[in-house]
Amino acid sequence: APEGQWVLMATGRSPTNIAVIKYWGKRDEALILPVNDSISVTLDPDHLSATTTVAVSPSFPSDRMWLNGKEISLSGGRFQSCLREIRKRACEFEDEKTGIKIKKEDWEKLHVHIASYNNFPTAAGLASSAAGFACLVFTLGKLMNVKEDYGELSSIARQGSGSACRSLYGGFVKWCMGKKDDGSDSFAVQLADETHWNDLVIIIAVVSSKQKETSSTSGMRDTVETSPLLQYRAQTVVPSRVLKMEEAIKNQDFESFAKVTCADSNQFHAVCLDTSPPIFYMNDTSHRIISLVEKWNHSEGTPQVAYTFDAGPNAVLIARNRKTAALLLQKLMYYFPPQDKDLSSYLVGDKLIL
Ligand code: 2P0
Repeated sequence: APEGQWVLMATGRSPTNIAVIKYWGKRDEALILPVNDSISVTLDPDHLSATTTVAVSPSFPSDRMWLNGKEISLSGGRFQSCLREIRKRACEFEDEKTGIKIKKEDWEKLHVHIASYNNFPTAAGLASSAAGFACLVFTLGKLMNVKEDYGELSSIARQGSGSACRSLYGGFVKWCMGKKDDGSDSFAVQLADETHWNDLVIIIAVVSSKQKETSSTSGMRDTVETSPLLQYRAQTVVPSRVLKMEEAIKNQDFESFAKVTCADSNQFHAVCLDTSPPIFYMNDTSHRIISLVEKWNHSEGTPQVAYTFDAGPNAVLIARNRKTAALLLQKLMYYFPPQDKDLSSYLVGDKLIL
C-alpha cells in the first residue's frame, strides 16, 4: 500500500464436502434454491480444501480476485451476491494499536482483493466450488467483522454455489431446502460434528482428472426441464431417505448408511440419464468399481464399503473402518494396477484425516 495507507487482511480455510444424499436440481436459479434436502460429509481440510486471503485497503481502486495465482473475473452474479450480502452485514472495526477504524458505512466504499488457492488440482475433476465459496464467504465475514452465525453464512455461501453451504460445518451436514421463496430458510445445519463416527475412512479413486464435460449448473437445469423422474425423486424418494440417513448417522449404522448412500448415488445418475439429452457422468471404470464393491458387499453379507459418484467419473468410497479401507485399496490395486490408465491416482484417508 502507498505510504500512509493501510491494508487489513484475513485468511481462512474450508474443506470440500461429499454428498451422500445428492443435491440435483434448482427451484430458483438466481437464489440457488434446491428441489430437495441433501446430506454430506465434510472432508479434512488438510487434503481437499481452499485457502483464501481477503484484503481491504483504501488504496484499492476496485474489487479483484486471483484463483491459484491467476486473476479471474468477479463480475459473475454469484460472486457479486456473496460480496453484497457480506458487505450488507459488515460491522464497525476498530484497532487501538494501529488506530485503524472502519465505520459500518465505510465498508460499502472499500474494495477487496481476494487470493484463493486449492490444495488439490482444480483440473482433478474434484469439486472446488464448494470449498471455494464457503471459504470466500467465511473469510470475508471475518474481515468485515460480520456477527451472523454459521447458518446465516451458509445461506450466503449457497448463493455462490449450492453445495458450498454444506462446507461451513465439519462432520455430517444437512442442507435444508426450505420452503420460502426468498431463500431465508434454505441453509445448512450440522447433524454431527467431526469427532462423530471416526471409524469411517474415505478413499477417492481418481478415474479421470479431466474437467467434466457438462457443468453441474447447466446439467441440473436440463434435468429440471426434461426429467420426469426428478419430480418423483425430489418429492417421494429423498424425504424418506433423509430421515433414514439421519438415523444411520446418529446410530453409526453402517449397513443403513451404505445402502442409502449407494442407492442415492445411483438414483442421481439415473436422473441424469433420464435428462434429455442424457448426461453421462460415470464411465466404464466407474461401473467396474461399482460392481467390485457390490460383489464384495454381497459376499460379506453386510456392506463393507459405500460408493458415491458426483458430476464426474471419480469414485468416492467410504469404508466402514481402517481394516476394510486397507482391503479395499488392495482390491483397487489388483483390479486397477497403477500402470493401467484406468485409475490415475488414489487419495486415501480418514473421514477427517485424509
Ligand atoms: C452434491 N453436486 O450434492 C451434488 C451431487 C454434484 C452431484 O452439488 O449450480 O457445484 O453451483 O449450485 O453446487 C454440484 O453442484 O452447483 C453438486 P451450483 P454445485 O454435491
